[in-house]
Amino acid sequence: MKEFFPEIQDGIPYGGPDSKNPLAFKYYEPNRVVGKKSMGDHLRFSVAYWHTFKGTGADPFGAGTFDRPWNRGKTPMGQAENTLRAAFEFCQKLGVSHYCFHDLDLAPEGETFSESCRNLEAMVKMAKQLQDDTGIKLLWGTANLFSHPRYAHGAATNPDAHVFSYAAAQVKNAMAATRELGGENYVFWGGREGYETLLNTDMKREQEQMARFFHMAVDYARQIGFEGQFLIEPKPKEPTKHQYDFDAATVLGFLGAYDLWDHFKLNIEANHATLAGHSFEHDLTLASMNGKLGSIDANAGDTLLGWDTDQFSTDPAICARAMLVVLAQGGLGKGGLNFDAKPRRGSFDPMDLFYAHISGMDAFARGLLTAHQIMEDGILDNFIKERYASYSEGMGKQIMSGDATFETLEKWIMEKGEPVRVSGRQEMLESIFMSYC
Ligand code: XUL
Ligand code: CO
Repeated sequence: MKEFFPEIQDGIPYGGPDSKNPLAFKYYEPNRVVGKKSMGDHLRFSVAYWHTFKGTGADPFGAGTFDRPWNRGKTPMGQAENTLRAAFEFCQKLGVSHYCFHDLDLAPEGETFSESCRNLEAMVKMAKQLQDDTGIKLLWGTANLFSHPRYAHGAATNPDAHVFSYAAAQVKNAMAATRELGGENYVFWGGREGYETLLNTDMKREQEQMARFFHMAVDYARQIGFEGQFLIEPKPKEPTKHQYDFDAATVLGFLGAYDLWDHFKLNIEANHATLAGHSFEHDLTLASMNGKLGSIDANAGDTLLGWDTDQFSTDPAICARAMLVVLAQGGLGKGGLNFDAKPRRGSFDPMDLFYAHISGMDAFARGLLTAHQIMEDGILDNFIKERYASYSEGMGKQIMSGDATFETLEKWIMEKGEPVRVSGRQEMLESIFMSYC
């Protein structure tokens, strides 16, 4: 059978931190035990089908540049089969355990809805065989409800119920495909669920429609016995001016307001958090502290650019901050680290996909090691515990147990007077943190 990556024959070796070989791992050793689990189990890396195999390198100013021999073929289904073979060859040679897809990454859209369904069924059959042959697993599936012109005004939030119904039919099939392939999660990223202008938009109605859509998804999952975790992926803008799933806080508020809290967790993407004006670790922490951090889209933006550049993370300090949140909650469970990331337009050679993923995997592996050591030593944790210690005793304890009132606190302040000011020690903590990186 034709090989798409003949330059790599024996997988990617481990070269260690001193290696200068860009085709060797410096930190990622899947079987190395860190704490109670192997690195592979901590990180559960996944390759994103849409960027890595279907991305073209096109941007608003120019055509695609990526050289992707697998995207050639006599028919759309022939191309799809070649792409699937390339995907499993790549994942196997790279040594990642998981992949993720949209329905339309895997199978081409047909002339009719039923032809699209048949295409997807055929590709799922082939994917199942390749999963069995290689042991590579599906981290999550999703439906592309944003590319086709029918979704120009949204999918579930579309003003036309006909479009809502089309989206529902599409998700029904994408969810069934995910279940068939043993997908551990199903993701909802609201690609065009938002608005451009309130002059033509009933925001309340659109959000009610979105809630109905999610309730139907929950019902259908129950009906077909899909046991994967449902994840919503927040993003503040792009493609629409204002996306309804703006950030972790907004999505959590929505889940609570529409009686969906128990059915969803979040898939936090680094570049989406930064687009929302947050740090990556902010949105991770917000999701995690609510018991809702389910999975991660592991990428990075560019601080000089205000859009979703979807770059591979190369900053071990940011990765360490992220892994601190993951370790503190005891891991990602069914989730993983999905590289929702692409090489730059000028990096058009298939080999660039290896360089990109290897450096992304190393950045997070190094982040994991750093975070683990920080947790083991406990210096930063102890500082935070100590900072709030006044709530564990005396009046602080009464405040938290509900025994204090404004009146008792006023009386207490009359006696005690002015509090002693304590430094937040930010620079000292930054210096300690950096000493681990
Ligand atoms: C878009 C994005 C998507 C989702 C899946 O910004 O992140 O690729 O991850 O639909
Ligand atoms: Co994403």
